[in-house]
Amino acid sequence: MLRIGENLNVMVTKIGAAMKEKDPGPIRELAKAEAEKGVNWIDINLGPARKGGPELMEWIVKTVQEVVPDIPLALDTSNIEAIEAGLKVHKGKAMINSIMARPERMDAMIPLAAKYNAQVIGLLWGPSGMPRDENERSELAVTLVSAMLEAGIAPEDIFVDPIMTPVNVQQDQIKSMINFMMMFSDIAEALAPGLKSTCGLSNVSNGAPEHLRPILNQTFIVILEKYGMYSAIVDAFDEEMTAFCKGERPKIKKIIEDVCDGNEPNPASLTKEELDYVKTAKVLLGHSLYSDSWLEL
Ligand code: THG
Repeated sequence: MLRIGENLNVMVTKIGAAMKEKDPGPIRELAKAEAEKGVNWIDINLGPARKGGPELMEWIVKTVQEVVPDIPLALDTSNIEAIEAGLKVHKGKAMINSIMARPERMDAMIPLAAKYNAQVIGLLWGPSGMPRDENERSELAVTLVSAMLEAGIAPEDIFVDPIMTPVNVQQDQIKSMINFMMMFSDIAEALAPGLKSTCGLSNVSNGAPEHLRPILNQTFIVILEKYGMYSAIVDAFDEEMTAFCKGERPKIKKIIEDVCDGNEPNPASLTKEELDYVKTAKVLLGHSLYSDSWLEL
């Protein structure tokens, strides 16, 4: 599982302040720290960046690439001018995060991806917002990917993001996303072999109690990988999650996969840690109802 580091984010107080003051120190330190954790891309998340977005993106891309020249950056903002300003100065192959499946966004941004030969995340957010189920996701994916292919973007450069929602808000959306991932390999086969996928992993645990977010994220990355997810936007500093991404925790990985396949292990045979992953997998798969105390049940 390839990783896009999520940490360089305007929402993080220290980073938001450094962006505002154009203070390169904290931004360089965080980028270097993410690089040391071996992420495959570094996401530069400016949020809406309504004022001064282009200047800010240009400055951050240069600032980060001076100290981390070998890891491509994912330019993450809804400000299209800021995306283009970043693409102009980015060395190597940049990633656009992201293009929604809405006509006005597609018309403005797909030509940019083609012009700058960038990788691009296609976000399955449509004209009427969030898709309700796997069928709506599939329709949006076909529309968005077809338009990208038509513009000359290579299938290998397109990353479809089915949109992850918090488990404590819409538990059934996770099943819809898993169902979509099962359909996605057929869609890719028919439309454009080589298509890739990604998602914002931490979204799944947004709003859950802080100390329980890691186990939700870690269990979910194993489930996503099982259903074919190619990459994910993740916390670069979650060591246990990173270990799963590198295939380093095979025993717990196998236990979670067994739960996905309906082969729940005998609880008496499990350690407390293993049992916690089983309980968490069952919540994510919708086998048990979410509550903030799911590990104590
Ligand atoms: N898909 C795509 N891009 C995305 C998302 C997605 N970009 C933004 C987001 N979703 C992914 N990035 C983050 C970044 C941070 C967090 C979640 C998702 C996060 N941060 C902690 C918090 O807010 O509590 C910690 C912040 C801190 O350290 O202070 O949860 O879905 N294509």
